Amino acid sequence: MYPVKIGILKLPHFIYNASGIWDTTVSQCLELFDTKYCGAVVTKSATLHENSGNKYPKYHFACDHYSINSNGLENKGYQYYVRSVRGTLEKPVFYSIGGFSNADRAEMIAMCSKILDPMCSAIELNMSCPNLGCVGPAYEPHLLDVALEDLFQVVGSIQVTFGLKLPPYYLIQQFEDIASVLQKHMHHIDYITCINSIPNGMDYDVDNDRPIIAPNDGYGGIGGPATLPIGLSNVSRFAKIFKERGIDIKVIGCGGISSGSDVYKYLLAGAAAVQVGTHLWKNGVTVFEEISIEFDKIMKRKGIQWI
Ligand code: RRO
Repeated sequence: MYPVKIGILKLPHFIYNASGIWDTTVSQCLELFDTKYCGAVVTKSATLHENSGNKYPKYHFACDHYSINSNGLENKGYQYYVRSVRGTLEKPVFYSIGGFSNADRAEMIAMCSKILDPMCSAIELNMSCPNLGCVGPAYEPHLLDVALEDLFQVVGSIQVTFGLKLPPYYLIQQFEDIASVLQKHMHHIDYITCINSIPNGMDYDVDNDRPIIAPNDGYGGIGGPATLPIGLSNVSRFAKIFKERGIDIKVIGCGGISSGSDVYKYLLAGAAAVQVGTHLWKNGVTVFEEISIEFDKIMKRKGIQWI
């Protein structure tokens, strides 16, 4: 096991699930909770009330290289997760907060901040869902700044470890501008998770001559191995900028991990911890042990001490 500290939380192991994967129901979350090499549980991004999301078929995971989804924030409402999935000192829970507006998010986070135990819980604010038909605030530096200003004005200081799930960025200027917004709010932000799925993917069902998923005319978020280089570049860019500017925000890597060597690459890029998405979805919770054993072999072969 490779422990890590994020905010004030101690995770027994630095590998765990990505939000949206194996975490929509309590029984899925408990399975993650009971999986030794899954170091924390991240819940499905939640809305104020239960939401059925987009119509089916809304996922395609059959390809080896990538997944595509347009789930549409299907979830059971934030109170379901807060009431029924509780972290412990041995294994914390990260509650992913989605929502449809800044007001929704402020209401959920104000409530969570009041009732969650800061020693066992964190909030991961997700304003980067690619499937809601409009860009979330995290795609644009100015929108992100306004959303965070509004949030901290309503909620004040957040009592639990707090992070942001960010979308992929591509241009150096975007990284600099987003980093400036994060720097402005850094006293409230413990970590960022890079990356959410890559927006605007498309594939076709050749037997039926139509897009492979139904919602949003077939456009959806891309995950899986094809996203690894973009995930690595996003982690590496932010880690470098944070170091240059003295910004004390951890970077958590997510995107395309399916082996111990992928995990090791994220560490080289500067990640403090990593999340597994598509590979978990396709293969179930045994992936945590498999990936961890592979990672352990790499560390031993290289003679690296974990600090
Ligand atoms: O539910 C979704 O459609 C979804 C979300 Br909230 C997200 O953050 N990322 C994604 O690929 N799908």
